[in-house]
Parts: sequence; C-alpha cells; structure tokens
Amino acid sequence: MRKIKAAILGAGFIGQAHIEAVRRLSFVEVVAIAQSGQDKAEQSAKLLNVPKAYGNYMDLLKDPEIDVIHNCTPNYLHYEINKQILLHGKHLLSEKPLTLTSEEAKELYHLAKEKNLVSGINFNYRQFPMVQHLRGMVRDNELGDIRIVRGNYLQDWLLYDTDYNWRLEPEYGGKTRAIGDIGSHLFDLTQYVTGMKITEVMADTAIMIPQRYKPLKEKQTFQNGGKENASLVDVSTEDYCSVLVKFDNGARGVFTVSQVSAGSKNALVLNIDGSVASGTWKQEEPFRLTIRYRDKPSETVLRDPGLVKKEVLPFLHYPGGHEEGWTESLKNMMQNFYDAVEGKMTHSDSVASFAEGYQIMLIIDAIVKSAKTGTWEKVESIS
Ligand code: SOE
Repeated sequence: MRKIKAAILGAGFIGQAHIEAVRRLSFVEVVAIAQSGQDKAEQSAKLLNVPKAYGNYMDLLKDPEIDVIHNCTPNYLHYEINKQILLHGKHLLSEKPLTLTSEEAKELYHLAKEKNLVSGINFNYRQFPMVQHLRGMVRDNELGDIRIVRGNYLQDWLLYDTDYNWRLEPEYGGKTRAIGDIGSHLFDLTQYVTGMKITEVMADTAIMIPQRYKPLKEKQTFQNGGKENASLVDVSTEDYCSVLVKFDNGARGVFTVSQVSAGSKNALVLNIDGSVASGTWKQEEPFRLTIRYRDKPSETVLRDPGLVKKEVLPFLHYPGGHEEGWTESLKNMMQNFYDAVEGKMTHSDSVASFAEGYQIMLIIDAIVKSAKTGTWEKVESIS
C-alpha cells in the first residue's frame, strides 16, 4: 500500500521533533524538507536523512508526491505559508500559534472550512494520557461543578540577558511573546480539558529584561549565548503575564506565564477545583494526576493501562512505570492527525482545529488589550 507522503517546513527544534514523531507511524513517510536557502535545506536533509530538500517552500508546494505539510517555521511565517499550503490542496498540520493576529486566523479558519482537507494545530499537550484522563473525569462529573481553574506555564530559558532567540522579536515571534508562545498552550489546554470557554480577561504583563545581548550569529531555541559577539538591544515583547479570567459558566480562573522563572523548564501546570474534588496535572511529571478531596485522602492516578479510563488507552503505549512524555505526545498528535488523513475524515477532537486556533488568538487579543487598558476585556466570539 502507498504510504502517505509528508514534508516538513522548518528544521529547527520543533521541525526535527515533528520528523521524529512522524517516523514512528508505519503508514507515513517523510519525503521532503524545506528551509530558506538551498544549501541549508540540503544540509538539514542530509543530517535528518530526508530524501528531498527545497530551498524555497513554494517549489515544495508544487511537488505532486506530497500529501501533507507540517508548518514548523517561525511564528511570523505561519499565516502566509499555511494559506499557501491550503491553496495548493495539501493537508496541513501547523505549529502554534496559528498566526500572529486574529484577523489572519479568521481568514485561515474560513479558508480551511472551504477546503476538503485535514487541517490542525500542534497543541500537543492535549495528547498526554493523564490530560485525557482528567478531561474524562471533568466530563463524567467526577470533580463536580468546576468553579476555579488555576494554571501556570513557566520556563527559564530566557532567564539571563544573554539568552536570545527569534521568538523575542515582534516581527518574527509576534507582538506578544510569552503569551503567544506558551500562554496559547495553557489557554488551549484549559478550554480543552474543562470544556469551558474563556469569555473575559484582566491582564498584567511585564518585560522583566528590557535589554538583551543579541548574538551576531543565529541561535536555536533553548541554546544559551554570551556577551561576546553580541550587541545589546532593546526588547519589546513580554516575558511575564498574569491574567484573571471569567468562563462562560461563571467559573473563574487565574493564569501565569513566564520565561524567566529559574528552575522551571517546561512547567505547565493545570489545577481544576470542582465542588467535589480538585485535580492537578503537571507537564514535568506527566505520568501522575493528583485528585484531592475534603473528606478523604488524596489519590494519585498513575499512567497505567489498568488505571486510566478506557478511552485513554490509545494515548498510552507501554505499561505503567515505563516512561512516556513529551515526545509521545507528539507521536499521539501525529497518529490522530494522520488517521484522519488516511480515513479522509475530520480528525478526533484531540487535535486542535483552526476554529480553536482562531479562538485562542481572540483570547490573546483581549489579553493584550486588557494589559493596556488595565480593565476587564471581553473575548470576542468567532465570526
Ligand atoms: C519555546 O518556548 C517552546 O518551544 C514552545 O514554543 C513550545 O510550545 C514548548 O513546547 C516548548 O517551548
């Protein structure tokens, strides 16, 4: 049987992670990679053992062999490239955030609706088994009525003024940084797990490090830099944000994102307080879910086929105690996305749709506005 042919645009940290995850599926083959500049593309293709290299993504889009394209380029390229991918009739898995602005996201949402193609966004934290289990507990009313949601997404890779990356520059990363980069994951995860929609926000943002040493040579995300061969530049994107939120059912929430929190590597934490019990999931200990009660001792549910809800079984692959984490979340993402491509159907709701990506952009807009006005701002609904 012919394998589905995939191509990856962008060969940075996340592009490489996509390639590795796709290779774990037996019915898909990575046949091409694109990066700006033919030499660079060829170097990456060689390194990653991908047969074809394109120095210009427009040429890749015309390759009739390719069925699916992964857009793993920097944020500022998402909109234009996603649009071209859909216009060229290829299935599309985009990195988050969907675009830099909600206007662009709206356009892509409508375009994706018109096309008979599979499209999705890599909000991969949905794909962790214990996240799926927590979602099932909320749905089955095991936590009771949800009243309060508290979440953090903290990292430390921009802690020093010598840390620098394209994500800091508004023209490449977008006019919000921590909010768009990691806040988008947190808001998506919250809405996905609880089934509640964020309708109003009140935000405070800050730039803790207003000047940084920009290296003269490009650095990969998470790579540390120094003061040598670097120039001191002003930073205009936030590295911290806290936001109070109201949900459509009257529940309340409070969220913090930061990329300057020492010791937090990829500390995405979600706490859900219901009228019966509270549940906590931590990305840095993804195999564990803690459920707490007032009148009986807390419970720990471990990632084990015998302990999770039946519907969660496809999201785990090994017996309990055998490590599965971030890379498996990408494997699950690819499985769910490519099942849809193969079956020519819409994907499972574990893959974020363009409608959901657009809605996240509207939340980000409201946060940016609230940080400026200092008042509560309503989140527009999808139009
Ligand atoms: C950088 O902050 C980043 O790569 C995010 O963009 C990803 O979404 C996260 O998974 C890891 O950190």
